[in-house]
Amino acid sequence: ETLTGQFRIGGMTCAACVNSVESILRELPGVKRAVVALATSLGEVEYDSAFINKDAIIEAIEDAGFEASFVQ
Ligand code: 9UX
Repeated sequence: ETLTGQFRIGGMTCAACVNSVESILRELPGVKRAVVALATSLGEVEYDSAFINKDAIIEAIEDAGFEASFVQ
């Protein structure tokens, strides 16, 4: 099943942070699309639930040194 999740991402302070979070997300298995916005601290991720879930997405963001929580 393809799901879309919105995540609040803390600790991003410049455009390069946004690029690294997007790159990390796009390399995860099952992630089809990832867009991160600095102004809102929100990231939208489209993913296949057969390969990854929202907790693993949060963990990947946090492993990169940012904070993350699920919005909806
Ligand atoms: Mo910008 Mo982000 O200089 O981890 S890359 S602060």
